[in-house]
Amino acid sequence: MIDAADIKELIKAEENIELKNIGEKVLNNSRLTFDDGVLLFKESSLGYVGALANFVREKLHGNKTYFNRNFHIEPTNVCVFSCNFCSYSRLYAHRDEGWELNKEQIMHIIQKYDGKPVTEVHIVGGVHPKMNLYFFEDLLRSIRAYRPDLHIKGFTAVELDYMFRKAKLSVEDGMRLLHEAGLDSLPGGGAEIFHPEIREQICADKVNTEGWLHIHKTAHELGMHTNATMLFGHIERYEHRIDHMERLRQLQDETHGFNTFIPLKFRNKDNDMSNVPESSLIEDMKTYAVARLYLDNFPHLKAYWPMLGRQNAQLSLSFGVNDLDGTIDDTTKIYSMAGSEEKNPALSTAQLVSLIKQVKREPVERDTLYNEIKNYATEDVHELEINPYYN
Ligand code: V47
Ligand code: SF4
Repeated sequence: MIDAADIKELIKAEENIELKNIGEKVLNNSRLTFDDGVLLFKESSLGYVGALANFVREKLHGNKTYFNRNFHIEPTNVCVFSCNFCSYSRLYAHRDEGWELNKEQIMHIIQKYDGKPVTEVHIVGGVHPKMNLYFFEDLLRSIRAYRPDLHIKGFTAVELDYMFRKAKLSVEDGMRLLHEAGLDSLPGGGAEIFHPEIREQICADKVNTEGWLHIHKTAHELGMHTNATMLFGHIERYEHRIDHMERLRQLQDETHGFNTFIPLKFRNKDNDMSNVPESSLIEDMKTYAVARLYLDNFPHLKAYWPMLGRQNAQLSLSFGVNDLDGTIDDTTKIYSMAGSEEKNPALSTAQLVSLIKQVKREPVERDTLYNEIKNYATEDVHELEINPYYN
């Protein structure tokens, strides 16, 4: 574990005076400015920013690394929008190439988990014009009635914005309706990059930045928790990443409703941005580290392992990350279609625990709201299914 004395030594050895000042701020718990964030990206070594982020991570969570037992359901991959980075959706005009699940099919997936100790279902998909607000209201009521203990995290702000507009309801009324029907919290998708200079180039036609933030603010005001993502490593500049985090930091100061920030590395396979190279591992780790330092009011930082790959997710636990999402036993196609590291995005609990233990962190199973379910620190995990030398 890294302590204040280590950080003082680190700052002493740093030659760049501005980076030294940033180090002092981190040590003294002072907020970083926009320029500090950009400077860290541009001037800091990975070692320096990484050690600062690790210091903050360990101050907040010690060695604890959270995961949950969840499963994903994607009602459809048909989408009326056409984000350039998306490898997953099929335009409505080509809907015969996509899939659409009806209520019975979705309930059948829920039933597959009867008796299994999952705590969360994550429902997210494309924006299908025929799957409207009332379809989802009914679905939520059915899931809630069938399995009241299951936390329902569902629908990105993109899906919600479309559903509410189509139903001619305000965000407040629409959100209340879904919340009362059983929706517990919102995932962080659809945020991409908030700055209009980039948003207009990569996802011009879906909910805009103000709309995304308003939907999350409304959820927070109803007492729901939400996550926030950032799609990084494509055509954006460092200023855009910090601008993105700044907007989230400001909303979080107001509502304290965000649980987790999830940087998502852009993958370039089979989409309209395939000519854009992917970011390096060093860039990825730097992004986690800067996020940990800049978002001082976000309790958690998540590496979504199916996207990053298992080894890199393990590495991220030394760069500010304290959450590895879940076991994700699913039928998900979104990431494998974009060229992610993991062709089969499912890990058993024993595998996830082993991954975390291999890098000397403490695996803790949590529920969606970060209540601890089980600490595996002293648990003997016999089923060490991951060979540390092979991934
Ligand atoms: O918003 C789409 C991303 C997101 C690509 O809240 C891509 O716990 C990289 O938000 N390369 C949806 N990323 C997924 C999401 C999510 C995932 C896991 C957990 C949570 C949570 C939320 O997927 C989209 C978009 O940013 N995405 N295409 C791509 N080619
Ligand atoms: Fe549709 Fe989401 Fe893909 Fe955009 S990222 S095209 S909103 S499924």
